[in-house]
Amino acid sequence: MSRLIVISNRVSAGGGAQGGLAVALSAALREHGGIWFGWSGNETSEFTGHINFQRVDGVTTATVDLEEQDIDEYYNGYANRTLWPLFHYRIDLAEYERSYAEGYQRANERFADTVRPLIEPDDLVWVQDYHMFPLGKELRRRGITNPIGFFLHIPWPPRRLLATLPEASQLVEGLLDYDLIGFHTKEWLQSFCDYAQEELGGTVSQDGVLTALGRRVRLIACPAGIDAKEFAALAASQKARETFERVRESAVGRTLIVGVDRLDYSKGLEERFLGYERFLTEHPEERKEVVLLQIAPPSRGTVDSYQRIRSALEGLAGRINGAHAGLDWVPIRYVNQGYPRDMLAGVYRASKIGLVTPLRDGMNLVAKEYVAAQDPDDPGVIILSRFAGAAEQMTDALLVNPHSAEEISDALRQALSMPRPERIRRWERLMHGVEQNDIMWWLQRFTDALRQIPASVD
Ligand code: GDG
Repeated sequence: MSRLIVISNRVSAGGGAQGGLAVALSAALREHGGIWFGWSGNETSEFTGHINFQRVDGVTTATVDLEEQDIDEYYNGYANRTLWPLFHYRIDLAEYERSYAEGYQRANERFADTVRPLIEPDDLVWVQDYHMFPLGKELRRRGITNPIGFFLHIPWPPRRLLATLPEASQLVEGLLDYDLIGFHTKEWLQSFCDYAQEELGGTVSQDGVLTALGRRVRLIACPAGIDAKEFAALAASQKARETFERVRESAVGRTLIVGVDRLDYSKGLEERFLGYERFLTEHPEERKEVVLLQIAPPSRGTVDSYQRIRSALEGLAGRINGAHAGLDWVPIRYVNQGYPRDMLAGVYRASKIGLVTPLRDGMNLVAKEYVAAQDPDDPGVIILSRFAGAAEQMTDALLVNPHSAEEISDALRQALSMPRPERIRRWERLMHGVEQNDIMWWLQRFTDALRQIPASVD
């Protein structure tokens, strides 16, 4: 069986802090053998391409340090200041700087130079996410003929938005050197096809093979999931139960509404707070019956747009609490801190409503974790943004437009009064989907498609 070479910006094999994706990729690497390659997260004064190999829980990791200029231009620059906002439809926040584009290209060439000697003839190569768009092309330039797949974890933006990026066409052209490209949803895949057809003159066959500029690439929608069983077990663990009790007690008989998100402008936190405020104003009788617990660990704090969203949210939470709080009640408990996964599972289970309202999200795994953590006999209700990739599968959630405070308010009202049989009915269907299309399914589907490449595409 072929070894797997996973390449991603950061490598996170082993350790209790691993998220579901990292757990799945580690499991695949343990099973197939291979290497997980990426940036170490560390800075060096001069790039040498020295690889630090480690063996963590049966997985071989290989990492390199980057120079300060690469970190500024590639990671903080092009990845986080240019591509992330643009791909989340926020061209108002996207910064277009040639130095970022150059740094991004340079870092990818350095990754390619470094990982190239590690790749053996029968290996499958799997590149992850928007930090690495040009890597496939750079590996081809260095003579790699192995099957190379790419998975995009974030949305693919509409063609007219993408066209605002000065290097848009090169970026997409670079992707044509992959054999397989995976997206979370059909919508992102369609949007990619739209660009390739309209701007590059490509054609897409019935079975999802794009032909453009003399190259062929297979496209699949392959939604990522979570390890549903593991997460449900986590929710029943001792630590989760303790957290459940603690959180329930602190809510003193009120209904807890929970949000868990990296502090990121794509997650719609301001709009969520405004929707909740709308609910408090429209339903004064419910006011003291609810508490919103928003967990938002800070993220990418060196990027100004993240500093701005952080202070905007502090201001907003303060204003809403100031306007509505009483002697024994504050409407929003806003926590800028991360918690271990087992505690998180307990918080999800203690909350009768999960509020997941990103403005755009490639998938959104929190929605799936919330479902997996529920008590089957008395499950909570999930309110989910129509603009999260997860909405394509999770149609039994209460789907809302996250830009509309009124829709959020209405959905909160509906969730609070939803009879138990309906909660159970919706939850059972949601849980079925979360279990069926779990993270191992995602992994299998993508790697199977990659394995079939030489037969189907050449
Ligand atoms: C990208 C895409 C796509 C959050 N707070 C804590 C914590 N988390 C964990 C959650 C969840 C993960 O982080 C977040 O995953 P999401 O999918 O919700 O969002 P992104 O981080 O933006 O991920 C996204 C994903 O990639 C996978 O392809 O779904 O669309 O943007 O697992 O639980 N974990 C812990 N403490 C916290 O406080 N331990």
